[in-house]
Amino acid sequence: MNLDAIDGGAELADAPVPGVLAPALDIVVTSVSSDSHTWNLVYLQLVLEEMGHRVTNLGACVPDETIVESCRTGRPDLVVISTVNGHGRHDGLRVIRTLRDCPEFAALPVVIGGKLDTVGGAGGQSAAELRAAGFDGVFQDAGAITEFRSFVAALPVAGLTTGWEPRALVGAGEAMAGA
Ligand code: B12
Repeated sequence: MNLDAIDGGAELADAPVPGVLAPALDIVVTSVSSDSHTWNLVYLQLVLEEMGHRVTNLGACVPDETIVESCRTGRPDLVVISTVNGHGRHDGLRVIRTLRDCPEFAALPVVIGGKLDTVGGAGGQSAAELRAAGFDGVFQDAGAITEFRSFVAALPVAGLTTGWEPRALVGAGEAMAGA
C-alpha cells in the first residue's frame, strides 16, 4: 500500500499524528458524577473515532460505580474522563482512587482532561495532584488536544501478538482508491 497517498489525503483532518495507523483501541469516554456537560464528550468521541478507535461513551453525570462496572465488562484499553464544570480536580481524584483500588485496573491507562478546576489549572497544581493520584495523563482544556492525540497514538494494544493490517483513515478513501 502506498502510505504517501494516505498522507496526501490528510488535509481533510488536521495535522497528521505520528502512529495514527496503529491498531484500534477500545476506549471508554465518560464524564464524572457531578458534571452534566455533554458536548465535550461528543467532541472527544469524534476525535477518537476519527483516529479509528472504538468508543463507548458513557455520557454525563456518570456514577463512579458505573465507570468501574463499564471497565469490568468492556475491558477497555483506555479510559478518557472529561469534565468542564470546575469540579474535575475533586471528582477526578475520587474516581482514580476508586479505579486504582481495584487490582485489575492498577495498570489500566486512565486520563482526564477539560476544565479541571475553576482557576485555570492552578498553575499546574491540579494536574500534578491528579497525576500523583494515578492518572496516566492530564490534559488541561482545548490546547491539549494535540498532546492527547499523540498520547493515544502511542498506546499499545493489549493482547496484540501478531501483525496487523493498517486501518482505513476516516475520509481517506479517495486517496487510497487512487493509490
Ligand atoms: C453549554 C454549557 C452548559 C450547559 C451544558 C449543556 C450540555 N448538554 O452540555 C448547561 C446549561 C447545562 C451548563 C451548566 C453548568 N455550567 Co456550563 N457551560 C456551557 C458552556 C457555555 C459551553 C460548554 C460546551 O458545550 N463547550 C463545547 C465543548 C466541545 O467544549 P468544552 O466543553 O470546552 O471542551 C473542550 C475542552 O475543554 C477540551 N476537553 C474537554 N474535556 C477534555 C478531555 C480531554 C482528555 C482532553 C484532551 C480535552 C478535553 O476539549 C473540548 C474541545 O476543545 C461553557 C462556557 C464555554 N464557552 O465553554 C460553560 C461552562 C463550562 N459552564 C460552567 C459552569 C460553572 C456551569 C454550572 C456549574 C453553572 C451553574 N451554576 O449551574 C452548570 C454545571 C452543571 C453540572 N452539574 O455540571 C463554567 C465552568 C467553569 C470552570 N470550569 O471554571 C463554564 C466554563 C462557563 C464559565 N465561563 O463560567 N453549562
